[in-house]
Amino acid sequence: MANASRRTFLKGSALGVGATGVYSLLGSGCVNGPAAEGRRPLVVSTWPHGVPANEAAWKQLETGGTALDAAESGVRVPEGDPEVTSVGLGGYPDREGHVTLDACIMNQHGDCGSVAFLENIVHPISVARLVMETTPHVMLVGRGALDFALANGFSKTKLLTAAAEARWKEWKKTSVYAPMQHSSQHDTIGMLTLDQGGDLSGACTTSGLAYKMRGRVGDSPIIGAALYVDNEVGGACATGVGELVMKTLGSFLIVELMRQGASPAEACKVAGQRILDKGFATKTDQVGYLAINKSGDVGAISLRRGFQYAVRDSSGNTLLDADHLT
Ligand code: SD4
Repeated sequence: MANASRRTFLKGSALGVGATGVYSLLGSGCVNGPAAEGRRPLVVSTWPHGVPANEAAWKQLETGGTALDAAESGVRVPEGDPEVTSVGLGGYPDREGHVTLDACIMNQHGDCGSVAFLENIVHPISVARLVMETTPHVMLVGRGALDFALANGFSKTKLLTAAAEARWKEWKKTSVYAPMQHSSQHDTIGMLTLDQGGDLSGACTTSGLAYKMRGRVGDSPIIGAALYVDNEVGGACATGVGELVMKTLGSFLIVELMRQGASPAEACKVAGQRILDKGFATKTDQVGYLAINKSGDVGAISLRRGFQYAVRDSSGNTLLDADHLT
């Protein structure tokens, strides 16, 4: 069914997911990102560190590489950058001073792999890919994930940089338990890729909330929460307070709304509004959603001002401000 007729169907039918609620939001004129039929290849990702990550992904895509390879190589850039304090090497630690990483990846076949509470490995996304491709499982965590990585040739690296350690020691002076989102400029990277052949993939990787409880795992390795891709429809990813994304399974929700005819922007808005309507967010909690569909339309939303996302296509690599709900 073409997008337009799907939308007509959505408006006129009693869909089980609450067509009225969807309809009222579809009618609110939310548009974020140009509609461009058949825009591909395409890569989008969260936050300013998405710009160099997009560039690495683009190198793959413009030469005919797969969406999966592009997503993995893209997010490896902030993972390996010690200046990025929310992903991989240089990430801020938990309240006990340990850097623990969460990541997941999903390909065009709906296969997925994930690692959580992983320590001392610079590129958790590549471990997640290996879980997807070489095990019968989706998710490995903690010591088991580390052992799996080491058995597959990854080496141990100290992830806590001197700068991150200094910040943590500063925090410890007051050490009130309030896990922090990082500054609005530095956060989890979620990336969605559409290759020349029209296949979609996605990746998400993070060191999680700074000074979190030891053992805390966020949304980033949870398929359907911080990342979901359906090759018939589109993909979505999330950043921000993971608990809110997990409670609403935001990325899966966005993809399912797109399946019913919503544009990426419309679907992101519904998912963000769901968090607010449920009363899950405090006045300062931030969540950002980013989505693309099969045609290369892009949408994004955040609960509050400040979320930025990077879009790379044949016209260039652009950092955009997302619309916000409050
Ligand atoms: C988490 N969503 O662990 C991630 C981290 C993040 O703002 O995006 N922080 O909850």
